[in-house]
Amino acid sequence: MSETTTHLHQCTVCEAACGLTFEVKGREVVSVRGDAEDVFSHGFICPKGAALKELDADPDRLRQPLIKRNGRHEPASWDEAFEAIDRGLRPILEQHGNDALGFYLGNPGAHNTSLVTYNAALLTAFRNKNRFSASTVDQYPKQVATALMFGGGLSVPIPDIDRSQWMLMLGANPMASNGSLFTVPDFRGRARKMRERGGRLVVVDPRRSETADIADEHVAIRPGTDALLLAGMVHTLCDENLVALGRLEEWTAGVEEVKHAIAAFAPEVVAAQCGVPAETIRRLARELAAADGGCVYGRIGTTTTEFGTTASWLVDVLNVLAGQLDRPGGAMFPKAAAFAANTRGKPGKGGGVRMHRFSSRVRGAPEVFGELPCACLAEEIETPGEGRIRALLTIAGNPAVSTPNAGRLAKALASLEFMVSVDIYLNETTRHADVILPGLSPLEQSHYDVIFPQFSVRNWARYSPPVFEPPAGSLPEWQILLRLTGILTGQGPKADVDALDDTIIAMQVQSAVGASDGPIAGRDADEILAALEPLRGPERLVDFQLRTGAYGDGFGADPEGLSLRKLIENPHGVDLGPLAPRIPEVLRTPSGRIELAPEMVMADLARLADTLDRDTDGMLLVGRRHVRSNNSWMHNLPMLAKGPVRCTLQLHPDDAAARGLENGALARVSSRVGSVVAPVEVTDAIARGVASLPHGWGHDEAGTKLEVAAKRPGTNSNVLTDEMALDPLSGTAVLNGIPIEIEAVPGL
Ligand SMILES: Nc1nc2c(c(=O)[nH]1)N[C@H]1C(S)=C(S)[C@@H](COP(=O)(O)OP(=O)(O)OC[C@H]3O[C@@H](n4cnc5c(=O)[nH]c(N)nc54)[C@H](O)[C@@H]3O)O[C@H]1N2
Ligand SMILES: Nc1nc2c(c(=O)[nH]1)N[C@H]1C(S)=C(S)[C@@H](COP(=O)(O)OP(=O)(O)OC[C@H]3O[C@@H](n4cnc5c(=O)[nH]c(N)nc54)[C@H](O)[C@@H]3O)O[C@H]1N2
Ligand code: SF4
Ligand SMILES: [Mo]
Repeated sequence: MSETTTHLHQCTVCEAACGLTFEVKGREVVSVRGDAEDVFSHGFICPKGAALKELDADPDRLRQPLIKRNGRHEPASWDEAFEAIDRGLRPILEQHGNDALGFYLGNPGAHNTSLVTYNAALLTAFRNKNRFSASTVDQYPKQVATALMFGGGLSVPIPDIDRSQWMLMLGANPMASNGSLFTVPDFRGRARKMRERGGRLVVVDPRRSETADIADEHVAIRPGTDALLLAGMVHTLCDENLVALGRLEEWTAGVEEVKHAIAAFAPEVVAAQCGVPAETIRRLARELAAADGGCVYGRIGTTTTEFGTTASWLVDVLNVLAGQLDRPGGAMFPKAAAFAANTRGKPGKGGGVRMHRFSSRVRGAPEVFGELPCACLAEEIETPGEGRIRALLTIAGNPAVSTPNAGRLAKALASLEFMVSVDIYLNETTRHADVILPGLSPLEQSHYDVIFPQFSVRNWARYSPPVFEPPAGSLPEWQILLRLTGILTGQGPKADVDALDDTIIAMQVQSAVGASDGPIAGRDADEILAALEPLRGPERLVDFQLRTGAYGDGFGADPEGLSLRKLIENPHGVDLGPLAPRIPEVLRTPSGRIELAPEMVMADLARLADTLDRDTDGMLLVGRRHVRSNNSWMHNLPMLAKGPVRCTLQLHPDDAAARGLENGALARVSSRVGSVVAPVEVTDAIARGVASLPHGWGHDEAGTKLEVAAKRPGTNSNVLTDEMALDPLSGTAVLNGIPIEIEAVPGL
């Protein structure tokens, strides 16, 4: 009998980044708890963290490469798999060029150290235009806004909830999602403390969400109109002389332009569209201005709309004008220990970010951060001509379920000449792949969180060694990606992974020693590379980034500073303190100021004004999340799948009655692009005229291997979302506020 041992490991499912404690016996997880001594999450855990035990043990989780032969996926060796990819892709690339291969990168890529670091390496080594990711069904509007305002796409102000006295939250439900662009383990506990010290939480949402339920006030808004409501609040600040930038006055450009541009959006003008009384809009603006530490925060319900970028911009315009940006209790910039562009280079000034440098071939949709909107993927595969996507590589993504007009995309995926997926399941997307390359269990790999410390309510750093040794014959994902890099750059299926890895770190070191600023500027590259020995792979990149980061040891400059070794010595993490003011140092705009009135957004306000006289009749569809579900890929775990059916169509009692629908009845929901049938959940928690169906379901497709999920497949809500509806500034799809018709299904 083997002994029970205890291991600490970060949960990598969602953005809360909780530190967990695993008890294991042999190769089995016996229990999972929150790590009470963790410096950041203090013991918090949710059901998905506990379900990592089942993810690790899931018999459907892929452990061997699969090759599709005669329409069936069959196990293969790694060498066979890479040879098949080389044979499948090389002729396409040689004949049609690099754009014939499309990439789709999915959300778990941001939560996986191997993927986050080596995806970047692959994208650097192989140049093409047809790059897509889950970011254009998610947060790009916020990143575009912050890139324009602060000069960095990851310089996103975060609610300083632990010191806040007032918070306005739009289109976010952290009680279910555990926070997004807001890494906040135990949101409920922190919100409770805020209220105990007299703080106020106001939630704007067409549904009385779980977060609205614990808030002081719920404002039910008409879907898709947050930009108008926020503009009405900015108007109030200007109109009632509540603008007070305080310390930021000196660092802000464009205040007068904003005042001028917002004149068309008085609360009394926008109220009807929003379905929110003008007096409420005015009062919220006054409360924000009066708060001793308050902030506005918007998330998926504001970003995945027609005016996603404008709404995201207005959130921070409010924070700035009310004097709530960059102060304790307001909206603040985290300072991450590694990989944070806003801690590198010359502080306070930068090159800004260029966008819309090229367009998609078929629709002419704009490039953003080197990517095209994933809503364009199907047409780029279907439409003949030069630059057509003939082959696709998906990495930790499930676009067949997660992106708009899923019906059309499924057909397009089936028509590809060749497809490769790096994924841990045979699911709705990967069933189309000719070759599937499986990653490891999260417990079989180390973790350093590259992304989410950049969005955290406190500064922290943590390294988790693997809980289990990877099984014999497996390949870590960073090596999978380097083998793929080898194939794509013409080095064949057996590229020298070590040599490629050495090149990647050497390039990073060269660039840091050659820079004019920074902790190792002017040092000898070989000396730095020697100091990183004997590390390889992600560990070496993490150590290098930590040591040259904001708290790093600078390779000897500050012996007390951070390094990978220091994190290994502190397994519960290192606390780097509460968020501290960072303006002007955090800015990377060319002007060295906050650009409050970016041209691109200002030019789009006329489009927003055009919506003021829109018809407000008709049903609109929105999404929602549940704490026991995570996008499309955790429905195969029995612990999460059990309990009531969660893929229901929520309807207000009046809307249900008008269509003769009762609780549990089946309704047909139709939009411009598709139609689905779903069971109705009648609830007065949703506003009249709004219906809600969660995304990530529809697990009844042939050729998948998801035994538990297939028993209660649910409905794919993205069959209804319209691939032609985009926020034109960020290329992000409109996933909330979809016009729909609902009718009872006759005979049922
Ligand atoms: N209607 C509607 N649609 C939405 C949303 C919405 O609110 N409404 N939300 C959008 C948002 S915010 C997002 S982020 C996207 C998500 O969109 P995607 O990222 O495309 O989809 P996921 O469901 O996250 O699927 C992740 C895939 O990664 C695989 N995977 C999981 N872990 C690993 C791993 O460690 N390694 C590898 N290689 N693969 C792994 C899973 O098996 C799955 O195939 O969906 C978007 N779609
Ligand atoms: N349990 C769980 N946690 C997750 C995920 C998950 O799938 N499940 N996904 C993760 C990912 S990838 C992300 S991006 C985050 C997202 O995290 P959040 O942004 O918190 O997302 P949701 O929980 O979907 O909350 C969005 C809310 O917006 C509301 N809404 C819809 N349309 C509108 C609108 O037009 N205006 C306003 N004001 N509100 C609207 C919806 O009713 C819903 O309550 O969650 C992450 N965490
Ligand atoms: S809140 Fe997120 S990070 Fe924390 S245990 Fe749950 S899924 Fe994991
Ligand atoms: Mo997301």
